[in-house]
Amino acid sequence: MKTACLAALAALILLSLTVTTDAAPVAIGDPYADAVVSYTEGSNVGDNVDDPALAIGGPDGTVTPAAGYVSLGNGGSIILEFTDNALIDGAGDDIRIFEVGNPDTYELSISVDGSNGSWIFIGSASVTASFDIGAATGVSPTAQYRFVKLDDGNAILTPAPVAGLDLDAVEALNSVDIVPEPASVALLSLGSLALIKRRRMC
Ligand SMILES: [Ca+2]
Ligand SMILES: [Ca+2]
Ligand SMILES: [Ca+2]
Ligand SMILES: [Ca+2]
Repeated sequence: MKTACLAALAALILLSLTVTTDAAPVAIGDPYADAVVSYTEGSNVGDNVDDPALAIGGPDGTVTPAAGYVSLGNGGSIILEFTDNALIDGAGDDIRIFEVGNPDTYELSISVDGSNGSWIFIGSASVTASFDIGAATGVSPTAQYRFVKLDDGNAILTPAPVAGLDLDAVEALNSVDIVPEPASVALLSLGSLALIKRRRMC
């Protein structure tokens, strides 16, 4: 009788493992920023270039027509988040900022969690440029950075309707995928425990 119970338990555990293995594959994260956390529109920004969502995903901006990018304006800023991947410090440059059109100076900072006091200043540049975050003070080689902030860095006011940085996309050149919590595995384990408990009666 005991042997039969053990065999039943073994079969249940094997079934759990088999179902877990057959679960749908986890989608691979794209290297681009995935969500807008905040956008502070500066001055001299036209109504056709003030949608921060246009900085999400891969580069697609064009000058004529003015499309696929968001202008920060004078004194403006934007915070973006990686949700299916995270920026890390790997070999060489780690992050690339895509700007459309004329060069505008901007300042780049990154953060692990986007909280106050967590921001690390990486550097400033103009037009499309890439940065080695490992060269900045305070960047950890093991940390995963999910948040990117860009501030208008022009010393003088730039003209309407595309003042300040004209941001098309943000790409993590060194990136890791963020794997969602395996909720299905946890549920299967709970189900197996319940069945095992019931089988104890045999
Ligand atoms: Ca992404
Ligand atoms: Ca690096
Ligand atoms: Ca501009
Ligand atoms: Ca874009």
